[in-house]
Amino acid sequence: MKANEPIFCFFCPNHCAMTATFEDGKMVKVVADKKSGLPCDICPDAKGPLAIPEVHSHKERLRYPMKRAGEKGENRWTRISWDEALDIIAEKLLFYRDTFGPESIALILGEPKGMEFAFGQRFGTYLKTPNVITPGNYCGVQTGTADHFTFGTMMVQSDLASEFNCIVIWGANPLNTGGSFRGMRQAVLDAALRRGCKLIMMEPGKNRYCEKAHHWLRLKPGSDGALALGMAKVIIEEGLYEKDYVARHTIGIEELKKEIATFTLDEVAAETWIEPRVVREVARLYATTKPAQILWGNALENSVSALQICRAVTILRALTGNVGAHGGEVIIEPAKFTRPGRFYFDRRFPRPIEKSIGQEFPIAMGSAYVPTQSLVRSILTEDPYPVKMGLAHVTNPLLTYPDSAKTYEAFMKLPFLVVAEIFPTSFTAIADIVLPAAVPGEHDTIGYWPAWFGYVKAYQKVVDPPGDAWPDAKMINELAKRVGLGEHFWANWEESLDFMLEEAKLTFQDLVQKRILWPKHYFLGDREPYFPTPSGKAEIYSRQMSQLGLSPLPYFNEVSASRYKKEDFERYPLYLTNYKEGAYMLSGYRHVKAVKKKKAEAVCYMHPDTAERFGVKNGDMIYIESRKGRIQQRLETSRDMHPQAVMAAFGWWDTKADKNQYNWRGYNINILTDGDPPNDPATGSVQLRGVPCRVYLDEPHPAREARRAGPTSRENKGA
Ligand SMILES: Nc1nc2c(c(=O)[nH]1)N[C@H]1C(S)=C(S)[C@@H](COP(=O)(O)OP(=O)(O)OC[C@H]3O[C@@H](n4cnc5c(=O)[nH]c(N)nc54)[C@H](O)[C@@H]3O)O[C@H]1N2
Ligand SMILES: Nc1nc2c(c(=O)[nH]1)N[C@H]1C(S)=C(S)[C@@H](COP(=O)(O)OP(=O)(O)OC[C@H]3O[C@@H](n4cnc5c(=O)[nH]c(N)nc54)[C@H](O)[C@@H]3O)O[C@H]1N2
Ligand code: SF4
Ligand SMILES: [Mo]
Repeated sequence: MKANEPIFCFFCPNHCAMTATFEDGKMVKVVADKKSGLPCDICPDAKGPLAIPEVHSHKERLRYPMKRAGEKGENRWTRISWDEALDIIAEKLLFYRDTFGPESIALILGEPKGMEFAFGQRFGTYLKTPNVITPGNYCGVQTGTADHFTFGTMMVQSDLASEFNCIVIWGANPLNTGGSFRGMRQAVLDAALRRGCKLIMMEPGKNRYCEKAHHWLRLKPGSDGALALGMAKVIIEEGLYEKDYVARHTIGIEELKKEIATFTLDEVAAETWIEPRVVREVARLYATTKPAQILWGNALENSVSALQICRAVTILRALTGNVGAHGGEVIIEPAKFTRPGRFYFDRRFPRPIEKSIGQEFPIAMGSAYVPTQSLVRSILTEDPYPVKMGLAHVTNPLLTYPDSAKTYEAFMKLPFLVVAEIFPTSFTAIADIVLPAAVPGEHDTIGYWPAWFGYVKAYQKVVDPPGDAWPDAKMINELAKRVGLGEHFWANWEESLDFMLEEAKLTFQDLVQKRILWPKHYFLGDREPYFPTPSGKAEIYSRQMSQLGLSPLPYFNEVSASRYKKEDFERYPLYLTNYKEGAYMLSGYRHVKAVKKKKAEAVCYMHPDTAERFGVKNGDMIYIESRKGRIQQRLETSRDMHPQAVMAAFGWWDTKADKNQYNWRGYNINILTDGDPPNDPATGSVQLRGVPCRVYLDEPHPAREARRAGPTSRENKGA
């Protein structure tokens, strides 16, 4: 071990380059490695440098496999060996596979880190279960698929500091959540703003870029598609689209012209809370300032028409001729590595999709994931068949799936649940077997995620894992051998790292020397045809979508659809949405003191006039209630909020609470959301934006409480 080693931060998907310093074999310090020239867009909270040494040495890390000692959910455990754990799990896998069919076993994967996801998918393939559950129903797939249908592949920001003159940040917070995750480096963005680049924010809450914006549209949560089509209407009707580009490089403008004639800007305003004058100004600014980019985020991906909303937004890029342009959005070719198609799937063993749950969602089936709510529903209803066993890696469904009470009910019903984790969580608390996982840095591994940005990075082992913790990939590799699937896996799982790099003609050790493989960017003219679509052009109108039974164009009525009706807002008049924490990664790392110091509580935001109307004030611990239940969060009032919107924090639970599995009900926004149909017909996305809610300070009247439906909502007493 040298005194200093290059590492990558594993805390959030930005994966910044870092240097770690060691004393006596112990990691004592981590600093950003700006000199390397590698992606290093370190977050304002500096989570990586602050948290990484603590994560590696944290006392509360899971160290040994454990089996349940008490009743399910009691959170009492007996330590067991890896052999015993793997034997128990293998026996269950074989039993359920042979008794109820392999589809009764679900692989439950979270926001991917790297090899664990690849192993989970591969294991699903050879076990012959189509039921691989991932957060694809609300993350990455909607934006990615919208680009795929429109341009034939994913687009990224061309990332050229000197060249773009307008940027729209649309439902993303690049400062908190990592700009590179969506393809835009903060340094590049900041430099562009310094030289006068125009900034348009589509943001119902506030993030630090809002203050620098030339236009800040506090739109109604979930109404982004209507806003995008409103802008398309102005751009087309005022003749501001790039006519030559549209004629030469796109198809479908005539169909779009017909669609935008069917609604007015007053209707857009009613839908979005944005006046026609502002929609016009913003559309003109975006269309006439060249080149321009749209940095889009997760807020666009969470609704019952998420794919069409993303299509409406990405079509603006084509209308304005920014796609393929220097300073606009471009096609990337990922670095060479063993692509998911080869690692996850095997033509000799096609996934039996016809047996999959969630079959009604064609994009989910085509992208090898089952929407999370489909798993919950199938466990509870046993329709189309009972799911009996779950193997979960890197996920906490009680905090991240919609409708947490129902999710809890389902996982409590599931006969056998294995959870691999790094810390005890609400989800490990309800497992049957808990497996201790090693994070990157505690083993050699490759990070290729988010896959569409095409980087491949080497994470070398620099410290020992705590206790007997194993890499997730090793757990799956060893289980595969125990259930007779060894021929498809490796004697030693680490050999898979070289397999992953075969196409690059490198070994893992070569990659350690290089640290990273870079993707290539292609501009218009670099290849013919530029767009790998069926027509070779950007498809504003998509025949491929209509062949799948989806709308070939984003229609105004469809993008304006919500799972909630007007009547729902009579009792719950506020529109709830959420942001992800700058200090944490999703619901994770809540034990880490270094980040807890930055943010100790769940904070929600509301306009002060709205607070007054509802009898609450700045600093109060308020209740937020929806039709599904209620939670508490600390209120911070802000004049920057739209008076009808509530912006809540995501992912909160209490690592210290000894009751109710660390109180997953107390502050968790997904107590308030709903996963039942309607869902996005393509991807299975659920409506997490614009949920009807109300707020109050005091305990509600007992009589009213008694009328609340069901035992779970009665239990949901908050913190
Ligand atoms: N209402 C609402 N719901 C949402 C969202 C929202 O904005 N609003 N966002 C959605 C999005 S975008 C996503 S991606 C999903 C995310 O949903 P999940 O993927 O379930 O995300 P996490 O809560 O981060 O759960 C990851 C867990 O993995 C653990 N972990 C970290 N590293 C490792 C490791 O190396 N091995 C193992 N085994 N475990 C590890 C962490 O401790 C953490 O508990 O949530 C979605 N749900
Ligand atoms: N620190 C940190 N980094 C992360 C994560 C994390 O939890 N913490 N999560 C990772 C993951 S899995 C993902 S998917 C990405 C997500 O990263 P982002 O794409 O940045 O997503 P969010 O933080 O969910 O939301 C972004 C912004 O959308 C705003 N917003 C909320 N509702 C709406 C709406 O209806 N319309 C519009 N236009 N805006 C809205 C929020 O106020 C917020 O400022 O970040 C990744 N990086
Ligand atoms: S947590 Fe911060 S330092 Fe770590 S990868 Fe994300 S942005 Fe970079
Ligand atoms: Mo995500």
